[in-house]
Amino acid sequence: MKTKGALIREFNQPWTIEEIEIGDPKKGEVKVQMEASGMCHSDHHLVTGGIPMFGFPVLGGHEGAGVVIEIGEGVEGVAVGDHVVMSFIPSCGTCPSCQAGLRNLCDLGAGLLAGTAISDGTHRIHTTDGLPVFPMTLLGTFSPYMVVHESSVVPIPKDIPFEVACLVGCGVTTGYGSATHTAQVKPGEDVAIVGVGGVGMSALQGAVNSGARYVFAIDPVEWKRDQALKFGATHVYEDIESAMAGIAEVTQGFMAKKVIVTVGEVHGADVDNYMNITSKSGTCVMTAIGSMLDTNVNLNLAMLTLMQKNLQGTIFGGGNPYYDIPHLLSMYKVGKLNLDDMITRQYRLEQINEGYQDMLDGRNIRGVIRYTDEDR
Ligand code: CXF
Ligand code: ZN
Repeated sequence: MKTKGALIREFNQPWTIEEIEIGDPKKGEVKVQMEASGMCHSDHHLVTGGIPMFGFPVLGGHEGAGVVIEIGEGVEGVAVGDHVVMSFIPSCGTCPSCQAGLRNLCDLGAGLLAGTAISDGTHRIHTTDGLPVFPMTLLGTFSPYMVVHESSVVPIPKDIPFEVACLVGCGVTTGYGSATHTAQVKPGEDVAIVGVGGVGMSALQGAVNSGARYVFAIDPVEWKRDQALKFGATHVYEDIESAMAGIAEVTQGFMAKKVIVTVGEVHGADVDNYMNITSKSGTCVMTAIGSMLDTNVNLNLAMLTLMQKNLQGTIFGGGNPYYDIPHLLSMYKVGKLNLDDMITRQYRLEQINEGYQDMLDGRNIRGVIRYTDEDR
């Protein structure tokens, strides 16, 4: 079928809305009518080349929700009419990582940037002049329709608004799980969150729900710091230097037992700062992603050893898409997770460049593309 999509044709150029051709669902695949797509910072990493896909043009978007409208041969997990969230990490359930309970590290994740379909390794999406298109993380949610493998879709209850549901495809699950699964925040612990966009505000909610004593939020944007206080932060700081002094004072020099780094783009040069606000035997969780080319880290190795600190990476918040996505939405339904206030503004697909500019200017916690018939 012919539809539209937001493409990147080359690095550091605006998104272009173009006509694209999407193939029919093959074995194990489903066609989804997209209703909403979150605008995550990682899509911008594809624009800058910090995280490059294997080729151009790229169809962006990896945080989506919609309705299954067609299924291919052998699909058992979902049916036509089901509401689904796309998980940016596919999860097959059978590879060694999935079998070991690490569903966020499914071997299918090796193809996240490849642009080819899980089922047969071919391209499912093409430009109208026949060029293969590379959809982000096996998805490509910046299109009102998409064909994806069933390992990438998770059924959800029908009473969750799509613009809310899409957030748990990446940002919310990643942030919340960074606090609950990866940092394993315990009641009474002090937690620092560095960067309170969509992922950071979710980590903050995870820390609050886990019973943290003090929750320190660090962000240069005053409006985001105000939002962080509404979401349960106890102290806010505009930069790492003031956080260092403030956290030292509040904790009497102990510092934060758990530090969760959720900045838009992390730099190796800043790692030591994050470790310096981490307490003895504490854990600094690196949720943010930096450029693939950034291999130099500033880190005081002696202090790492002497203070017995941990520096821990995490992907998808250490979660299981098939458990965490419906679970977080059930938390939302009973009022224990605030997703409504995470959506700062909704956009039409045509407004995607405006949406990303708002993100870069610090105006959004999360911007969401809400598809309407005009977009299709
Ligand atoms: C990213 C991780 C790196 C590949 C693209 C997706 N995760 C979420 O934003
Ligand atoms: Zn993301």
